[in-house]
Amino acid sequence: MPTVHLLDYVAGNVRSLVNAIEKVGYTVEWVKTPADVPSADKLIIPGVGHFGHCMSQLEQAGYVEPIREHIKAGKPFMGICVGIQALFEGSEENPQVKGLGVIPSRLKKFDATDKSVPHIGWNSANTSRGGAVTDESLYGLRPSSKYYYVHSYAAPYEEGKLEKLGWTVATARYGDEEFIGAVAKGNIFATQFHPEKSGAAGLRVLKAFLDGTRSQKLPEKPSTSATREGLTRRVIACLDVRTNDQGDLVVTKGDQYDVREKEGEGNAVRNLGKPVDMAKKYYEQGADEVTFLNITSFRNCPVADTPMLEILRRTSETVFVPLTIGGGIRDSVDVDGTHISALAIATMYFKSGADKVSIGSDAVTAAEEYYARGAKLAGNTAIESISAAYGNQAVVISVDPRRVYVASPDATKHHTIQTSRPGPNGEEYCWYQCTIKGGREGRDFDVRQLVTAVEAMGAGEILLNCIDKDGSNSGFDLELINDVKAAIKIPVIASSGAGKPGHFEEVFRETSTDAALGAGMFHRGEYTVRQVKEHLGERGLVVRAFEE
Ligand code: 1PR
Repeated sequence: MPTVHLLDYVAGNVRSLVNAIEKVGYTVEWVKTPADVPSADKLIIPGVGHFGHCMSQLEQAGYVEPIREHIKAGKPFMGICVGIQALFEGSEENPQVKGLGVIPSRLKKFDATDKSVPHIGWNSANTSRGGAVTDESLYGLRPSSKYYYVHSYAAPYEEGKLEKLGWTVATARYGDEEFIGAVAKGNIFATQFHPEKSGAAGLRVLKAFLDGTRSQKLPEKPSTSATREGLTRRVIACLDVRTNDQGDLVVTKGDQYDVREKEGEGNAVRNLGKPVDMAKKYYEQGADEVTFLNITSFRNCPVADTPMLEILRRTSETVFVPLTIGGGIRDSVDVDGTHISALAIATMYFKSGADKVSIGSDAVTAAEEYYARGAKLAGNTAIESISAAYGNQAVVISVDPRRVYVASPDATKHHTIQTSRPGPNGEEYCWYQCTIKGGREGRDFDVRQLVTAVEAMGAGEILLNCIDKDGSNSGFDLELINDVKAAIKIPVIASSGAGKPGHFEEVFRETSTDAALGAGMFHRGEYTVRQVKEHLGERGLVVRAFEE
């Protein structure tokens, strides 16, 4: 098999990139020192995390000159995500740090006034703009396809500026900001999105670069309806995983977090299937992301042998969309008594193919302590240490709230909302209580307090469950979602209660949620992910179209 050289300098999930490269027929050889660069024919710089961190890693290890030489020699070069950012002159993220300066532009942070930042999800990379419609694809990019982005900084698109210098530019639009999604010139190709996480569309791009197919006729001329720009509505499939009473790892699903069958039905843990097979099934149905929540955290085995690692490794071989893993991410003591940090646990997950980790109970404790210190950062919490190492986009906070009804707002010190679903005694107000340990322990702490604290600590996204709604098939808790969205800038994934495609439409119309997640309705086979996305598409909401 032909080889491609991959620069081994980054933190984060490079396993998925290796899997994607292998999937399109190439093998990976690692560049481990600058001396390896000259022997590379095709070179890829992957990257996640901070611009400054990436550049200083490259600088300190002595990679900058060999990379310049590789590019100057006209050999194929590809940069992905922070790998494209390195090609620019610099970034607002670390203004004092210099980029490679290959592209004469600078990166800016997205404006968060009217949208969530980071920009997470599926967006275009379109070379047809304004009157200039082209029927040629750039390295397999198609105007109707969507690609997975995750970043807070981007190069704003300035019409004609780079084109005058010989660059071909593909753009995406986020809110009213148009930015560079991909660029190419001569032997250089770079993407702000992650091709290895962009399903069939991304694999096509990777293959075109590796095959050296810079341009190709599009299968069909782009139509305006097929090239709707902007971030799509993300639909996520969630798999709650735990060991059943026989010791097998199974996908399960609770009602209000109770995953056992009713007394008369044997009281066993509900077994809905095998995690790896089900993740693959949802990927093939068009899920935009797959989330695994390890709901019992497997306390009795060494962390390094956690079965979840193997599940991720196997899933990332066939599932080329982002994978999130949650459960048990906190500072722990291993079975042999050694201390193991949350960062070390997260690192194992990232190395095994996870793109994001999700933190539940530990985030509540850390947020309580944050306020106890007078809203000051500790610097060493799991959230802070993982986001410092891998970027805040890699840290999701999974929130497990439960409604507490009160007769009036002054009946509690917590932030309340007026609800259209009154409580059992006609209470018109409620607050959302944070729980830990899978809902088993309620805290004197509300969701507003939690989400604002974790945002300050560096979390990149909120997975917003709702115990009252979980497994109910009655639709999402729109009041909760609106309340959380009003409090923070980071993206929110609405979760709990989805029972039919219309519930996804409702949550996207009635709230400004960034994504919506379903579990039971998919596991029970009542609806497929594809049906949900078709429903949304038919009703005029932008979704990533199904591609094979
Ligand atoms: O606290 O960091 O170890 O993480 C534990 C994780 O496990 C948390 O993310 C917590 O939400 C999750 N968890 C713990 N116990 C349960 C349980 O069900 N007994 N599951 C649990 C949470 C809820 C959702 C579910 C949606 C959608 N699962 O993820 O998928 O409610 O369901 P639906 O569409 O069927 O309504 P830590």
